[in-house]
Amino acid sequence: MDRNYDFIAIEKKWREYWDAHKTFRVTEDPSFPEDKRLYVLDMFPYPSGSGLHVGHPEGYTATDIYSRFKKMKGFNVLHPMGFDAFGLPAENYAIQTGTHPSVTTYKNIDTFRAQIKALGFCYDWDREVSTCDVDYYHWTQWIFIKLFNKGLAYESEMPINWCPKCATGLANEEVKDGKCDRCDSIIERKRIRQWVLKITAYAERLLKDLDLLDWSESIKLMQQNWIGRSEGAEVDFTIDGSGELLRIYTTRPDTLFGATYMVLAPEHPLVEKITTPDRMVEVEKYIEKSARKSELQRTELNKEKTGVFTGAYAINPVNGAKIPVWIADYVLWGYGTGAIMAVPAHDERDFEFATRFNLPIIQVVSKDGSLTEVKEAAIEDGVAVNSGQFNGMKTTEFKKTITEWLEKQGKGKLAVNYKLRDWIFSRQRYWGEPIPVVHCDKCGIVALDEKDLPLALPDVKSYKPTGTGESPLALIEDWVNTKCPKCGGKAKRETNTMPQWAGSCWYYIRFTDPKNAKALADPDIIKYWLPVNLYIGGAEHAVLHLLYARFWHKVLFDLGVVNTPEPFMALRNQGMILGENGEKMSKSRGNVVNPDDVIKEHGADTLRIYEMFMGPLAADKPWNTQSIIGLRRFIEKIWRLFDKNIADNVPVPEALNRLRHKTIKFVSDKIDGLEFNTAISQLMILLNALQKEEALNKDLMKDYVKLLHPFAPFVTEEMWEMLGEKPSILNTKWPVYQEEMTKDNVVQMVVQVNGKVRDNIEIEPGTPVEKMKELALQSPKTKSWVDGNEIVKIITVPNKLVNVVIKATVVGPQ
Ligand code: ANZ
Ligand code: ZN
Repeated sequence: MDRNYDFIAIEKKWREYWDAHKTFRVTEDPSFPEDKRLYVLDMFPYPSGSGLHVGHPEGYTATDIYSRFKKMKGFNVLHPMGFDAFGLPAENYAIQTGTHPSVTTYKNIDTFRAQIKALGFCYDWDREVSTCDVDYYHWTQWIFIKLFNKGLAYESEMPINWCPKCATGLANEEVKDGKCDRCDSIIERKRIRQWVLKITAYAERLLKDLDLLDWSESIKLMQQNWIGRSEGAEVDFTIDGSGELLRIYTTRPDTLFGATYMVLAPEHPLVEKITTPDRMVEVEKYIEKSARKSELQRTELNKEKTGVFTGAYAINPVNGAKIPVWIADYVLWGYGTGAIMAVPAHDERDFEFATRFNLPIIQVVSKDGSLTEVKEAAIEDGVAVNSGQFNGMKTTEFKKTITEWLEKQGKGKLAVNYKLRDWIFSRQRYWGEPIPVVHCDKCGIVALDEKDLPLALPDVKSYKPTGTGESPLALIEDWVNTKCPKCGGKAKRETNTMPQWAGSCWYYIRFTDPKNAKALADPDIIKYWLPVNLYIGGAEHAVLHLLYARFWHKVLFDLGVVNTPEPFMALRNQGMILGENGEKMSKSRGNVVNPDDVIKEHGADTLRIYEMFMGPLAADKPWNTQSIIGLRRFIEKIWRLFDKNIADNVPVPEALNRLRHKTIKFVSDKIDGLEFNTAISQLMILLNALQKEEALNKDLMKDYVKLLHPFAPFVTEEMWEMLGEKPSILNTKWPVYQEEMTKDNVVQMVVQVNGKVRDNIEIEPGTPVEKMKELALQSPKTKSWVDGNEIVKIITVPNKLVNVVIKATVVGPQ
């Protein structure tokens, strides 16, 4: 045969074949037992205007290899793809050009779909969803109503993170180092009306159930820290004179005797009540100043602490000490009780503050019970000092004892706190799901009836955000003005929309039953597929999507909609693909590699294999144009094998057969463990052996092509046909290996000289006796005993032993 590897023609042919024959369709076939059903999920892309980048195919190829392998191993595999299609870029583009965001979005989706199809992933395209489809967000709105009815969605006027450039409020998770995660603008605080989801009601379960998950430890740890559970006590101090209660939260109730002043967050309602008239002007000035600061600015450790004295004093419940009450913005309203007792000897921030304002510092914990000069906050555990009847008690024990004591006195109790805040869920923008509630003068906030869903996004003339905290929807009067579903009276629609995270919170559920018009998915079908067995995507979603989706899933679990407590059982993160010099790929650097170009030049099979061969999936890896060519050659060498005579009756030499079985085992294990680079190396080793043969056994070639198939689906379909077989190779059975054939084929031969063991040599079983003798005599260790002496005879036991009998005149080793 003399054909070149025409990947353009081959890939087009099989793309069309798979489409026409719906090769990748999956159904809820009941004949697959539960343990033979798999759900393998990718993080679906946001269809940006710049198209697919080479990072997308990295994770997508990984799940594709895994899915194809499992299909060939007899699993029913759900492997879907869709689009996370609401979002700001389409809307910003609309502001510049007037083009409706849906026009831009669907155009981008078409491009993405074509690019993804060019890579040959075995997605069931009949299940494609886009979160901006009204048939899809119908059910996003339905879930919102469920959240609302359960009291998990509420309206709140509060100071939130505001991005001046994006002109919208943001969730805490969307703020990185005080900047907008999307556009890097410095975040401001703004008090506006918001929809908030009560994710905090699920804090404990979100934390505990991490134990159920096979996720990378780093992502689990990030979620754990973000949820930020701490255990301590709430303690009630009394304001001297007025008798008002001042409740604080502390993780160190064992330091109560060291409290030398109190601090309230400036927003604390008690401030107004306790501030003495002479301090009022200064206190008010301070409150105004701190209201403009972001949480980050307030809590930064290395910032100089600020604060003012209220003029009031509080009484410490453990010793009756009268200590001054201050306000300072390093204490946050919204965490704990918004008030603290300050223990400068053992808390760094308090130490800084006390030093700056000359407040007393009292040591109450000591390493060994002795008193020392306090030069910095000693935060370590130890034993109590300066603590009355509790002196000498160890920190852990003291915490417990004092909490019990407080409880008995009615002055405190055990308390748990979480750093996790409720999720700011509304955006003051157009291109998102409308929030399905109305505001009625009589009834207040009323959710739409489920039967009135979907509430479609209306057309607007201008997409420009008003900037006043209202979305462009507020300007469409005939949409805004509506009737109250409860009383029929006049009402106004909610004009905020949902954040981009909403649609991706439940898309994996919709994939199970994407066309269902009566429910978000049929309960039996959900049960057939969920939970997701393997989820692959970037690590950047650690405390965003991956936390939000778990929250919604748990709510749906409580509603009986889904039947598992967690959505994604195993999660693996792909590393970043970097530029040639190890730098980040970015438009501004001009080092972005377009997968279309690589496919045009080398074919999709080469791109797939290249990206999997770059290194371990989880590692960050620099792009290297030279190495791509190497992988192209790899495929071409396999292609050239077909120039040889391939027939059923070609015998397979023993060693080659062993390598074949070893390779089947190795590649299977490595795909299971997502170690694709080593699997490919092994396929290269077997290829080398195949190249050395004059003629090739057909069964062996079939096995080879099957092993290669998950990595290079196009060319292997072609080769499968060249072997005289019918498509699709995906519907064939994965090769099986014989365990004993995977073991190295050697036995130990003992070499003796006059009955004494002098060497051990590995030989192939069945090595002829003459060859055994030769090997024994060549061995340097034997030689040193034998040389210079007369060999009397050589005794052999086949496969086991050679004993050289000498008449010794020279006593070795020489
Ligand atoms: C006294 C104390 C002594 C504290 C000591 C620490 C060390 P977690 O939950 O681990 O972050 N705190 C409480 N509420 C606060 C608020 N709203 N804003 C700022 N700080 C607040 O830490 C809880 C500790 O942070 C609490 O324990 C309190 O200071 C402070 F040697 O109370 B501690
Ligand atoms: Zn922004």
